[in-house]
This record gives sequence, structure tokens and C-alpha cells, in this order.
Amino acid sequence: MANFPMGNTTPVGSGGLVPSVGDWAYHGCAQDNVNNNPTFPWRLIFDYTLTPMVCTNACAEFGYMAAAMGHGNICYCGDPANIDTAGAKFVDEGLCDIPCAGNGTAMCGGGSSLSTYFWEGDPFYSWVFAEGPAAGRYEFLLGGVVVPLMTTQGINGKVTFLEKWGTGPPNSTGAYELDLSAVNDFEAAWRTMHVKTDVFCSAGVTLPDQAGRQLTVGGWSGDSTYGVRLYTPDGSAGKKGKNDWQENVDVLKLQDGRWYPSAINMANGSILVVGGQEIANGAPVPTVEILPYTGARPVYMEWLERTDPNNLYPFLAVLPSKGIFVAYWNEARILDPATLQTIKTLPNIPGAVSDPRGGRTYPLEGTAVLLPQHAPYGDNLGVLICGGSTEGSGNALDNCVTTYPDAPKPEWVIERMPSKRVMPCIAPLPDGTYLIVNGAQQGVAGFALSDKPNLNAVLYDPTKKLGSRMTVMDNTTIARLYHSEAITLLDGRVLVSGSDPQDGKHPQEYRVEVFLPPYLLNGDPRPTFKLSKTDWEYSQEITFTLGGPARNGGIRVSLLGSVSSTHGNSMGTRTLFPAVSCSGGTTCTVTAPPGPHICPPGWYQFFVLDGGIPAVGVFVRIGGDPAKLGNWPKGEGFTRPGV
Ligand SMILES: [Cu+2]
Repeated sequence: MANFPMGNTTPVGSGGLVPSVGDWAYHGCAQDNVNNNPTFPWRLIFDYTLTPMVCTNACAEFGYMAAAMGHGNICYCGDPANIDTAGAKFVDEGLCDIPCAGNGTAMCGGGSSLSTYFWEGDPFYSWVFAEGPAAGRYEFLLGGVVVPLMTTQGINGKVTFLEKWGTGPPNSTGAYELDLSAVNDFEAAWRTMHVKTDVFCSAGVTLPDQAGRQLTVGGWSGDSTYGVRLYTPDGSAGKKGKNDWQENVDVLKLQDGRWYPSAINMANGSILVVGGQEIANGAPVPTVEILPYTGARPVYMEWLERTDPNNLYPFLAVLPSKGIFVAYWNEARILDPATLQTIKTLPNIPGAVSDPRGGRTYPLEGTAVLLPQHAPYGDNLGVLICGGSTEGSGNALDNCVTTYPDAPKPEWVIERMPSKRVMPCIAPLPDGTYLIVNGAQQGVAGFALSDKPNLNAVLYDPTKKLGSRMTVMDNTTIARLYHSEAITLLDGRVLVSGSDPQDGKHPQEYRVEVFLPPYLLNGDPRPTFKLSKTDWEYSQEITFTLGGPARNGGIRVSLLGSVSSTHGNSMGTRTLFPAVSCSGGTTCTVTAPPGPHICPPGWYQFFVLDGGIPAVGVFVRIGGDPAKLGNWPKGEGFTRPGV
């Protein structure tokens, strides 16, 4: 958390020892580099300015509760537990005898020993280490046919897996569909589908048309970077569909070819496509364009050109203020949805304690979601971004940051994560919490560029106090590095897939897991419901009937935006808690969100919760199809489901 009280340096003791700095207390002279392992993870160099206060202030700003100095000019940040983990011992004070670079009368460690301070004020963070059902549980689901680059749960309940095509493994068609009702029968579970251009690596959204068509744009390379692909989900649980991916480059393609772009459903129902490169490590494509084609050329963005190559797969969100939020590398801004020009620039996103240019988007890949919006939607919308990495050194970040872009003066607040993570995924859960999974503790995104898989799941609960929101959950045994995904299913589980490291060390990972959050394990009965209508207008009152009166503490409802998960980017993510009231025990009414800037038109997973336990959800459409995408695209090779 930012802006901690720092205090002043207390008088220098005899022998150059500074016994305390504000609430930081000197803890002793500790060994460094035992067995060549640094005792603390973060290293900051202050060649002429290092003092105990400079170091402790720097560490405090990023929420570290241990600060240590060595060599007279190096500050290290970490946690008190790092001492034990590293096997370091406290040694004779005489081994910490190098004067501080910024204050010759104080001592700042030695050649391989550290003047070490611990924070003794109010803790900057506290993590819960859950056990039993409270820790959730990973379970093996089934073996896969590909390592998906993108996963999406269709409105038919089935899960789309998109994989490299042409550049992928032999015989891959690039597209498959998983029937979750048939996971015990491999042949029945997987349906082979086909793409014509390579989806490595594209953007994806579910369209607001009445069929919930899935759209992917961009890819690898040449013609594929212009690819626009559409799939109309069909079939049902236990019954295979017949539809396939449709594309026809003569009828429909992007104006600018894009590798690693992002996409979002705008409030007016059109699709905004942002950024990318021409090819891997190639020239940037610093433009944004709109689908369907409006007659306008793509619009040039200075900030996309300037921050290449660390801005790929930028994070996008429609804001209640009507602007479009975009975060990329270590920057963020709000665009006017009509002109696409910048209407507000946010402060830079804090990165690593040792490197302010540590970043959040590919290849410094972190992950982002929107915090819950509650009826009557008067609060500013929050953005949560977790993990990332630093350029060059590939030090994975161990923090999340939050901001409220529509606030008059938005700030970023730092919260420590229990472990480092690059290439994480966040799945928003129906109860308003968030599951952080996947990724590595070292490196950046890309093939063979990361190591030290992070096997732990973390639950983030935004209803708790800042700094106390994270719970350390169950571990998986499966490394999920580059090209790993996580999406929340209608049944409340989180589907966890992938790992495409191509590093000769960690497997190409085809196994699919599910994570069961505590609400599926704590023994409380799940509610059931019947919804009267799945096509909602804004502000409309919709009735649903409970299978029985609430038993766990009371009824709430939530909406989760339909997500396409790729590269830490949950395109379409949004969490809403609409107004709901129940009478007579089992008859309830939910009020649809009021408009397209609170709830962009599209498909949402609707959940009924009793005391925090979700029923199996259903997909609903909210706000219709204002851009009439259901009649698009005209031309051969596409079916049009209607608006
Ligand atoms: Cu990729």
C-alpha cells in the first residue's frame, strides 16, 4: 500500500548503528548469498544516497516488511520470512562495517552481510493461509487435445479452445470445443473444428448478437494477422453441434494486420480492436479500429507506438463515465469513445520496487479484472491488475495494484501478493471474489522465457480491508506457464488449462484442471432457480423462482461478463451485483443494470447466490444488439443470426 508513515531517522548510536527508523527496527547483521542465493528478492542501488531511511522508505512504499543494506550502496527489500527461507543467520555486527553511501557515520552492511531492519508498525499486509475446504481444491478434469491460446465458455455451455493452426502441433485444426457434460468420454468430450487462418495469437470477444457468436481477430502471420473469425455456438450438453468457424478474407478482414491485439465490446455495441504488432518482434501497429467497418481508417495512437514492444494485449474496459480505460506497459489512460482521443491520463502504474518501468502487459504480462459494481452503481468502477514483470531482468512482480479511473484524481494503490507472478490469470467468481492462478515466478511471457512455475492459487476478496484481501489457497502440481488460461464456468468451477513453454524443461501441458472454490466445498446446499427470461433490457425487472427458500443466509445475484481468456487478458470481464428482492420465500425479482456504460451490451453469466453459495448459472443477454452485429457481416461464407 502506498503512502505509509515513514518517520524520521532516530539519532545515530555508537558504532554507526541506527537502531530504528520510524517504525523500522534494526534486527541485526544477516548473511547474504548463502549457497549463492540472495537473502532478499529485490535489489535497489543507491550509489551516493543510501541511508537506512532511504532504504526503508523505498521498501515500505511497495509493502515490504524487511529492508536490508549491503555493500554500502545496495538496498534489499523483502519479507522477514526470507531470512529463514534463504537459510541466512544473524552474524557478528563487525561484519556489517561498510559506511552508508549517503551517510558516512551509519553502517550499511558488508560484502556478504546485510544491516537488516524489520517493520514493527501496523502490518502492510496480512495473508490468510487457508486449510481444508477454505483452501479450495484443484481437480484433474480431463486430458486435452491442444494447448489452448484462448478459452471461452459459449452460451451453449461448451468451452471453445483455440490453438495455433499452421504453426501448431501436427494435425491440430486450431479449434476445438469441450462438452463439459462428457468429460468421462474423451471422444464425446471434444469436437474438432476448423479455422482457415492462424489464431496465434488473436483477440476474442462474445458478440451481443442473439446467438452469442464468438469473434476472434488478428493472428500469425501475413493474412492471418488480418483474420476475422466467427463461430455461432450450437449443440447442447451431450449433443455435438455442427457449426464451425467462419471466415472469408474477401468479405471481412481487419484494416491493419495485428498480432497480439486486444478487443472489447463498446457501449454502442461495436467492437474496438486495439494495438498489436505486424509480426513477433516486428513493427508496432499503433492504431485502433472499429468493427463493423465504419468507413473510417484506423486511428493512430502515439502512446501505442511509444510503448512498443511492452504494450501488447492491453487491458480495456468501458467506464461508467463513458470513457474507455486502457492500461498498457506501466501506463493507463481514458479514451473518448467517439473520437478515440485521450481524455485523461492516469499516473503511471507502479511496477517493481527496484524498477518503476516494470510492466503489466505482454511480454511483461500481468492480468487485469474489474472490481464488482453494485446497484445502484454510484461508486467509481475499480480496476485490479496483478503481477507482471521487469524488462531485462525478468523479475516477476509480487504485487497487485488497484485504481478507480473515473475518480477526480486516480491513484494506484499497491498490495503485496504472497508470491511473485508473471503470466497469471484472474478468474472473477460469482461471489465477487477473484481467483489468481497460473504463471511463473521468474521471467517474461513468450516461449522459453520463464522459469519457477507458481503452483499456488490465491483468492482476492475486495470486500476485505486493503492489504488483507489475499488468501493463499490450494496448490496444483501442474506448471502453467506461457499460454495458460483460466475461466469461470456456469457451474462455479474455474477451468484451468494450458502451458506452452517450449523450453525443453517444462511439459507442453494438455491436461485440463478445474479449481473448486470454497463455496463448492464447504457443505452448504446450493440454491437452484428458474429464470423467466434470458434476453434483458436495461433497467428491466426480471423474475426468477427459487427451488426452495434461502437456507444459507440470503439471496444475492451476480453477473459475470462473458470472458475470452488469453495472455492474462480476460476480454469481456466485468462483475455486477444487480438489485434483487424476494417475496413469499421463492419468488424473486432482479433489476437489470441501467445502461451500456455500467453494463456494456452483451452476454453475461447470471448467478443466484444464497449466503454466498452460487447456483449453477445461466447465460443472459443484456442491452440487445445496438450495433446490429447479428446482421453482420454481409457476404458469402457467413451466417447471420439476427440481432
Ligand atoms: Cu501467444
